[in-house]
Amino acid sequence: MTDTHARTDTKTYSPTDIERRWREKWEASDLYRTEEDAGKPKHYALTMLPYPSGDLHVGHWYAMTPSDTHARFMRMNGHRVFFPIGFDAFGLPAENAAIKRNIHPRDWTYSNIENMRGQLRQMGAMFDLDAEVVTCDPEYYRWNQWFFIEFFKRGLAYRKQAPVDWCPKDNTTLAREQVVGPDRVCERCGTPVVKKNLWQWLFRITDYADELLDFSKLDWPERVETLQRNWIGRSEGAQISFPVLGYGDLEVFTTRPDTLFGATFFVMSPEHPAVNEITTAEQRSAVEAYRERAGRMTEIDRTDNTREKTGVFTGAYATNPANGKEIPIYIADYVLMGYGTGAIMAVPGQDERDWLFAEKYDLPIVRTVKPPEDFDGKAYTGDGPAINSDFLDGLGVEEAKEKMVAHLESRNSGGATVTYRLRDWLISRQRYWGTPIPMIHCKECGTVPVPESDLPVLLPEDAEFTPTGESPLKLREDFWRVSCPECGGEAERETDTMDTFMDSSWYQYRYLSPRYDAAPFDPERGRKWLPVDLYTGGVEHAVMHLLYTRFFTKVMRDIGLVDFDEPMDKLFNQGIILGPDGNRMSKSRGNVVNPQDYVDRYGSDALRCYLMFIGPWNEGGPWDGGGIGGVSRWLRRAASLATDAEGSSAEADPSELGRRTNRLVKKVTEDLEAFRFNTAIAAMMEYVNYLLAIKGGVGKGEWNGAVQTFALLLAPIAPHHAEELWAEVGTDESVHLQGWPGWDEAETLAEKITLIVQVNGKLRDRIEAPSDIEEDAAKELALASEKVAVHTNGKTLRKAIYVPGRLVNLVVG
Ligand code: ANZ
Ligand code: ZN
Repeated sequence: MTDTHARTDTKTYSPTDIERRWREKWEASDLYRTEEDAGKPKHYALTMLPYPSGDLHVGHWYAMTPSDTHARFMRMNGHRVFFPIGFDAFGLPAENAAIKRNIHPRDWTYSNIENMRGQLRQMGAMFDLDAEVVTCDPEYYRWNQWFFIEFFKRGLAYRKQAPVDWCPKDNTTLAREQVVGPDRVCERCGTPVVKKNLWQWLFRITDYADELLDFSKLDWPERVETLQRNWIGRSEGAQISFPVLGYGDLEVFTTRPDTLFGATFFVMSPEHPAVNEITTAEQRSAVEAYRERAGRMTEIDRTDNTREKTGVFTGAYATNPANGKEIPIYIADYVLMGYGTGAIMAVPGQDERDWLFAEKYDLPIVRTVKPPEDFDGKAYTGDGPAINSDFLDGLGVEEAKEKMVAHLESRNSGGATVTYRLRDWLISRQRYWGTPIPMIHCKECGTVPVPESDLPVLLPEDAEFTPTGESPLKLREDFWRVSCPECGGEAERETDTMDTFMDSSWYQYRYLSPRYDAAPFDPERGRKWLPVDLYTGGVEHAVMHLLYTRFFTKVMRDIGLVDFDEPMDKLFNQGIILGPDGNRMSKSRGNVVNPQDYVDRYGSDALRCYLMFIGPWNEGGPWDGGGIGGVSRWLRRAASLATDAEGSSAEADPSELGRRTNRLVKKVTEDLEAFRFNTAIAAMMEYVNYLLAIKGGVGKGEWNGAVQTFALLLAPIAPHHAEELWAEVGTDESVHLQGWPGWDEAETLAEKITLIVQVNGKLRDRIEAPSDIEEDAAKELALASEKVAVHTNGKTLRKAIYVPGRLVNLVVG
C-alpha cells in the first residue's frame, strides 16, 4: 500500500489530494461492500434518506457523517455493518422547480440525484452504494402499488368523501401534519389552507392506534415517544345517547360520565350533520349565520381557551338520560367535528369552558362533585364525592364513572368507549410527481385493484403537471381510460397519486435487495439484516414518518412479510444545524450553506470533524464556518505524526505515554458508543499535542505503537487521514479493516506519588496521590489529613500553594 503513497509532511500537505487518492483506492478495492459473514453479529445502520433537492448542504453532512462514524466504529468492533443510502425522490419541490424552470420533474430529480451521488462520494462515507434506492424509479414505486393493493384487500385502504385541507396555492390536499401554525398555513408555501370536499383514499392507521401506543420494544428517545403518544391522543371515556324529540338519538363522547346529572345543556359542532335537521324555523337564520362564521375560523382559534365563548341556540332540546330533563341544544365553535362524535354534553359545574358558556347564556349550573371547603374557583375539575347525582352520591370520581357506565349499558343508553385524536392517514394527492394509485373505477364492478401482473402502473412521462386543482393525470385520457380488469367493460383509472410519506415508510426494507422483483424485498436478505438496529435522523420526523413506518411494519408483519413488530430498535435524533438566519438549514428556506467550498479548501475530513466537534450531536447549533480552520490544522498535525519532522528530543516517560494511550482508547470508545463525538475529538486533540511534545523522546517501538493506536481511533472520524497515517505506521491492509483497539483498565490509572503537606511552611504529613492530580483535588486531600488538621483546626485558611507533583503548603492564621 505504501508504494503509490506519497509521504505527508507539513510543507506539501494537501488534504484534498490525500482524500482523492484514498477514495480512488477504496473504490477500486470495493472496500465498503457490505460484509456478509454470518459469523459476525449484524448491525443495520440507517440514516434518513435525503430529498434530492440539488446539492448536499451542511445539514446533510451534519446528519450523515456522524452516522458514518458510528457505523465505522461498529464495523471495527467486529460487526458486519449494512449502511445504505438512497433518495426520497417524489414530491412537490420537483414539480415546483419544474414549473419555475420549465423542465420536467423527472429530469430535474434525476440530474439532482446524479449530482448528489458525486457529493456523497466526497464525504468518504462507508455507504454501500450498490444498495441505493431511488423512490421515483418504477422498480421502487411498483412496490408502493403492491402494498396499496395489499392494504386494500385487507380493508386497510378505503375511499371516502371528506373535507380536506386544501392549499389554494399549491393546488393540493394536505395531510393534517402538513398544516402548520396558529394560522393554519401550508407547511411548504405558507398560504392559509381552506376546506374542500373530495373523494380521498385513506389508510386505516387508526386500527393500529393501541398497538402504536406500545413503546416497550423500542429504545427510542423519550421525547419521540411523548410526541407520538400525544399525536395518537388516546382518551378513555363513554359514549352516551341523548334522545331528541322528532329526530332520534344524538351521541356524545365524554371523559366524565360521572357528571351526567350535571349536564344542563348540549352543544354540537356547527358542522355536525344533524344541525340542519334539528334546528327550528325561528332559529334557522341565526344558526346559519353562525355556522358560516365558524367555518372561516381556524381550529387553533376555535380551541383557544382564552377566547370568549360564543354559540347559538338551535331551538331543539335533548333528554338527559340520567334524570329525564329536557336540555337546550346549542351549536358552538369550541366543539370540533373531527373529535369524538362532534357533540358534547355540557357540564358547567366541572368543565371550565362549559362554565363560561353557561354564564354567558344564563344556563343552569349544577355541581355534581363537591369541591373542597377552600375552593373558590368556578368549575371544579378535581376529585371529590359526587353530589346532586342520585345513586352516585358520595362516590369518588373513578367509582362514579364506573357505576354510571354500568347504568347506561344496562339501559342501552351508552357504554364505555375510547377515542383517539389520530385520524386515518390521507394518502391521496392531486399531483403529478408521485406514485399512481393502482385502482380502477368500473360502473359495474365498483373500485377494483389493478391486477398484480399489470404493475407497475407507470406515471406517464409527458403529462401536464401545472397544477389546476385536479389531478394532472385527469388530463391524460390515454392514462385513465382503461377496460375493467374484472368485466372488461369501460372503466376509469384512479388519477390521484400517493402521499410521498408512503415512499419513506418502507424504504429500509427495499435497500436489502433493490433489484429483487418477486417481492418488496428478498426474504433471505431480510433474515440476515432485519430489523434496523440503529436509525439516526432529525426529531422533526417524530410523528409523521416515524409513526407511518411503525404502522407499515405492523401491517407487513400481519401480511407475513416480517416477523417482528417494530422497524428500528434504536433511534437517535441529532440536533439541528441552523443556517446563517438562525432557522433550520433547509433548501426550502433558502438558507443552506454549501459544504463544497469547505471541502475544496480543507477537505472532507476537516468538515466531518468540525461538525462533530462543535458540540453534542443531539444539540445541533448555529453554523459558523470560521472554526473549521482550527480543526483542519489539527488534522494536519495529526498527519505529520508519521513523518520525520523534528520534535522535542527530551527524554519522555514511557509509562506516561502508555497511560495516556490507554485512557484515550477508553474515552474514545465510550464516547463513540454514546454518540459523544465532540468530547472524543477533544481528547484526541489533546493527545496529538502530547505526542508532538514528546516526539523523539521515546523509543521507536513505543512511538509507533502509540501512533498506530491513534490512527485506529481516528479511522471512523477522519477516514482519509487515518488511512494516510496507517499507511506509514501500520500494516499493508487498510486501517478500515482493522479491529478496534482495546485498553487495559489498570494502565489507565495514574501512578501514585507522595505529596508533602506543609502547614505554614512546616512539614506535617506525607500523602499518597495519583501523579496527575489536579490542584484543587490536591489541596482537598491535604486538608483532609488528620495530622494536618491538628495544625489547622480553629484557624482560617489564608492561602494554599500547590507545587505540582511535589507539595501542598497551607497558610493558616
Ligand atoms: C362532559 C365533561 C364533563 C367533559 C367534565 C369534560 C369534563 P379529551 O380528554 O381531550 O379526550 N369533548 C368531546 N368531544 C369534543 C369535541 N368534538 N370538541 C370539543 N370538546 C369535546 O376531552 C374529552 C372531553 O372534551 C369530553 O368530556 C368533552 O367534554 C369534550 F367535567 O364531557 B367532556
Ligand atoms: Zn367492471
